[in-house]
Amino acid sequence: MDRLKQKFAEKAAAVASEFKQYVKQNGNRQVDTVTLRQLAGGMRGVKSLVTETSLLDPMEGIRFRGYSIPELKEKLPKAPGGKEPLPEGLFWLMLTDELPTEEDVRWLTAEWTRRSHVPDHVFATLDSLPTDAHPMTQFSIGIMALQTDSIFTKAYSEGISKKDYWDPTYEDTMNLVASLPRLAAYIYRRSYGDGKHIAPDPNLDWAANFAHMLGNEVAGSHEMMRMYLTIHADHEGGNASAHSTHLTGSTLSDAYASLASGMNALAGPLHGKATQEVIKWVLQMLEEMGTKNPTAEQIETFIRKTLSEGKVIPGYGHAVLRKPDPRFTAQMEFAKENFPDDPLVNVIWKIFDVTPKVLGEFEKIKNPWPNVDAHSGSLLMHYEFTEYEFYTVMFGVSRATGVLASLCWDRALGMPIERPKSMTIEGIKELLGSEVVTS
Ligand code: HAX
Repeated sequence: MDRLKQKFAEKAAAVASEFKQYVKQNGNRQVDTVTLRQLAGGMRGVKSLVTETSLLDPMEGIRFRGYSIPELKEKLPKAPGGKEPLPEGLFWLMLTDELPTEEDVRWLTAEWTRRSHVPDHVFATLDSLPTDAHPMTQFSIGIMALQTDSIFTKAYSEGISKKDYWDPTYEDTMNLVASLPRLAAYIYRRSYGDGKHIAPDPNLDWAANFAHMLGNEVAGSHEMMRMYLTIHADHEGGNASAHSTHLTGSTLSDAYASLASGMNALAGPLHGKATQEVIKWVLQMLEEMGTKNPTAEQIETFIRKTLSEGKVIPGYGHAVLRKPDPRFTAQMEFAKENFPDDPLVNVIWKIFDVTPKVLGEFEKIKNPWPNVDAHSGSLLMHYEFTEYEFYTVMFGVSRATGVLASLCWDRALGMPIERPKSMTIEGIKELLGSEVVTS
């Protein structure tokens, strides 16, 4: 260890252990308007953001502009002959707070098709990266390469008035959302498809065209993609991808830079990358157990082994939810309706039978239930999307619609630059006293 690293390691270990103990014992004490536990614990439950597009209830789960996922399935327009809502309809709802008509959605599909051009320099930028660069790294870089087209940034440099910020933000949002399937499909095909790219089909809707450009023509994959891109779109404002997008946007960075921030947050394994981690973890379990159909006992053994190694069980737990995630349930219902005998999906359901009981034994784990990521990978595997490192990019294509609709509202509402106050540990102790007090 070099001398600086050695110094840091010694200092950090001592301060971290002492501060952890201090927070444990003084956590309920008030520091200004929040408790010490909230201040030091990732701002859990602190109401400090305005987000219009959706709201999360700990027991019921997500509602988009007041509509639950089953209600969206019933009320949003569908593709001809389809049963799943079109994500275009949800975007319209999130942006306007009104359910779109069939005609509105047909218009939006055509509009996104019209705006979906990706300039050559974006592909050249991606081609300069190794094909085994993580797809989320490529996605974020690709979004930033698209930024050269930002209408907001051009308008700002030409001196646009504050009251008009929403207008070029809307234009950037529409152009960006329209181009993401093409960008993401390019990454998929260069990483996994021998660089053979597939031209968009202007007759398809946004989600179906994405599945088409990925090269997936498995029966039913277009409907699955419509459902997938709808349910992942938004999860109110405080989740890491939405908050990062909002925070970066609050400095008047344009939609491209803001979304790239959000996608870099989504890329973390405690957030959107959990979708890849779930499938990696399940495949590892099946390999170690030497079976495709593990028993409940084998699953429990593997869960306990994972926990004993100091790792999390991916796809379980949530900072806000305290019940099974309705996005998990929606995917379970989709699988029950369309492929109830799929072996991997059945393993996911068995894990659901076992995991909450085991995690429930640990007092510190506040939510033992599955989140969205516990199920999504198994659906994708069913449709032969086996390259699980790509899953978070699919999540990101969907999440862009929610966080960018919110960015348009941030501009319309004239939201200010975000600037919370931080404290030093010394400052906290000056306020609360340096002695550990049991509260
Ligand atoms: N497995 C093992 N331990 C878990 C756990 C899990 N699934 N969920 C929580 N814990 C642990 C935490 O690591 C924490 O331990 P320490 O005090 O030792 O650090 C303790 O239980 C308290 O955590 P919590 O208050 O219940 O949960 P947080 O709000 O801190 O964290 C997380 C929420 C989602 C990050 C957490 O539950 C987790 O790590 N889950 C696994 C990863 C995952 O599935 N992430 C995706 C979440 C949904 C999402 O954003 N999708 O994109």
